[in-house]
Amino acid sequence: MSKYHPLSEAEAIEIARSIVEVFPTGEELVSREIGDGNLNLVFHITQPATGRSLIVKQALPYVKIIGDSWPLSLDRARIEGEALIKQGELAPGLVPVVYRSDADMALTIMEDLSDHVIMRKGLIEGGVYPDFAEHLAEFLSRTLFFTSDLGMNQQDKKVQLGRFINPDLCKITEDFVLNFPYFDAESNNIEPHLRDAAESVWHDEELLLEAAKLREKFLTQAQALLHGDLHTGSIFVTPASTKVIDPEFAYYGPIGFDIGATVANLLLNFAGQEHWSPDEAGRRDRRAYLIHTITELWTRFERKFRALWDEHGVDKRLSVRGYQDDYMKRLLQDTIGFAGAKALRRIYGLAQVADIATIPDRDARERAQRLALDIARNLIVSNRSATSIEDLVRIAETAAGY
Ligand code: SR1
Repeated sequence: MSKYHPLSEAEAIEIARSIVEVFPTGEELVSREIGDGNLNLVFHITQPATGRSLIVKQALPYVKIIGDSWPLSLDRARIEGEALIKQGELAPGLVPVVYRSDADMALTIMEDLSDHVIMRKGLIEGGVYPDFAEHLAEFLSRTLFFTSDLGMNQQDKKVQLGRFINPDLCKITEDFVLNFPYFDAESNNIEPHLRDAAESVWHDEELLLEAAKLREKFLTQAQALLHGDLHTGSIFVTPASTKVIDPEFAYYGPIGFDIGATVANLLLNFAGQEHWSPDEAGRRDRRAYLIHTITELWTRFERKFRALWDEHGVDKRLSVRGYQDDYMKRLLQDTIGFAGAKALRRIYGLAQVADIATIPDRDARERAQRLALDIARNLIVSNRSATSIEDLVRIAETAAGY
């Protein structure tokens, strides 16, 4: 019989106490459940006498925001632990330290990053993260290149792929990101003032076709080991540090999905500036910063990925003239397409984002929602004709009236 059960705070404390590298002494430990995500329990364990702390994360066997009618495999905790360890090897310093994982109890015990802020919150509060694009480009280029057929032994990759079969979490994405927003699904959460905009999506043949092609890519293209849910709520930042967390959606999928996820969330914040910036000048400045971050992220990613290809490419076929350029063009197009899809689902789908959903004034919120939708639609329909990150910039700026 499985020993799994959701932990009480007292049990989380007992487990934390066994991590002697963090708590070598026996003073009192205090626990607080801080999980505000959709799927897990998260215990923040502190030792007031020493100021030491760690995080105990436990997967729940269902989707927290829906309830036990949507069961979820606990194997995702094993996947998360293994993905974090792999990412830590490939991109040192850019993920939290894992002290222990326990597949039976669906636990990952890891470094406490409370000296950082969740990037979504930081951006909403007007934070500036000058090293973020460089750090995330490093994380993405190294974790994606070295887990792909370009950067690792291709037979070993097939074996690795088997360790990251993640059907339940992929289904969440296949449904909530790439299916439900495109029809009148029960789980959509459409504010009355936005109903007409959602309906226009459901009748937009051009959009529906491109979205279906993106979904097919997500279902079939096992390019590299993805983080799988790389929105700004999965990234901790300070002005000088970036840590990517929560890779429980990790699976072998299309590289552009990970880059697109981050870009989408920067664009959702861009749209949210309808409220978060106090005046038109501030709004322009803030949006310029977000666009600069997106451009730098892509440019640095591309430069690093090409350098890894040139230096560590495992295969003679990789030097065929024009192949790298063609591959990078397709990555850009996928990034743009998935950025659109990842943004669109957050506007009237089940799980929305604070950048827009918490805007208190209805009119400002509606302006942000319509702006985000305009950007998302145009990214999706134009993804396969994009040739440069400037194409994305133009779409966002035009939608904002710049
Ligand atoms: C039921 S949708 C839950 C969402 O939360 C996670 O962070 C993923 O983004 C997922 O799509």
